[in-house]
Amino acid sequence: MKIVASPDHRLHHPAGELYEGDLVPPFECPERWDHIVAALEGAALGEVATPRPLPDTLLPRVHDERYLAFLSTAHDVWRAEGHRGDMIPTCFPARRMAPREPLDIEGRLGFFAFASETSLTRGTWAAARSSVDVAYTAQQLVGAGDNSAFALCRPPGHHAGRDYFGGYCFLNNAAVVAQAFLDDGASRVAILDVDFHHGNGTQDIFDRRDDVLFASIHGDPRHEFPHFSGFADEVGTGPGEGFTANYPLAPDTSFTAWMEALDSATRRIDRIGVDALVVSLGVDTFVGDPISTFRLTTADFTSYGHHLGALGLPTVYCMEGGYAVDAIGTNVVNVLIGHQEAGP
Ligand code: SP5
Ligand code: ZN
Repeated sequence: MKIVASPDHRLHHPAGELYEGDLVPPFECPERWDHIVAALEGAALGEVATPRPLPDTLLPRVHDERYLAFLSTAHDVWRAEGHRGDMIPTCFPARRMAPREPLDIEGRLGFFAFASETSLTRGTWAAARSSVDVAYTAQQLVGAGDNSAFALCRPPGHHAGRDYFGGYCFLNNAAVVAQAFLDDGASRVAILDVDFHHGNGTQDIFDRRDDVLFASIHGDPRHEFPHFSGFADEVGTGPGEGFTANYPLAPDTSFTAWMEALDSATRRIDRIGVDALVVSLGVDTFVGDPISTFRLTTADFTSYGHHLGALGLPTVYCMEGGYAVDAIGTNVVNVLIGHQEAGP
């Protein structure tokens, strides 16, 4: 399995995260990457390749141009106005307010955000760009004939919608990978999101489309972030109807119940028939995760890796969440080893 990673992820390291009334050290921290790299080195899965930049035309196929213009310049504007620290969104358009991009930078920040736990920092754009380059390079390797690749994306991507950031995500890495497969000739691609949280951003991007099947297994939004997306009756819109599948699961879900949802999701992928698989790989389903409630053990990650590898599809794994930092490396590597053992 090919592995792609970039040290430029370090450029995104917010000073704090708004959490339960305090600014705490961010759960989504640079050390996550270090632990995953260390575990990958120990496992000898494959060489670690450095990314090459994605073509300029690709990002605007997934994200809104105005959003990209904002994201790429926001902290420059912030600094030009004399601010030095991170940007934390605090004011959002709610029901019956005008969804119009303001001129003021704080207004623009809230306009393009959906959650205030995510700070935008001086290095965020460069890090998010490197993350999406990592994902794109993994896709190119698989497109060129490798069976599977792991994109060690940081920051993660699956909460980033067509024109909004939040949930620690800015650019939707998995969506870019799916779009790149289609642009390279695939007829249909599946994105399977196994992060503990619903991939609301990915769903948003492909909601009306029938060329990308989006399936997500996650904590029931009645209890969990992102709170307003990921219900079972969200099945896609218009031509996309039937190409979104959500499997919301109760707090404290065990591996047995989780695996039943995975089996339904992968049977659906089989039925529809796809040329490639993108896995939004969050390991915050781990029993020891500090912000999540599922009960998967380290060994369970190997089991479901087997299940995914046995699908026999060209596969790109994109790193998403996982906040039990000491276990994150082993859990990720176990999925990849499981895949490799069962795969072609
Ligand atoms: C990529 C990813 O995993 N993003 C997750 C972002 C979650 N941020 C909000 C965390 C708030 C946790 N609150 C726990 C509520 C339990 N009921
Ligand atoms: Zn998550």
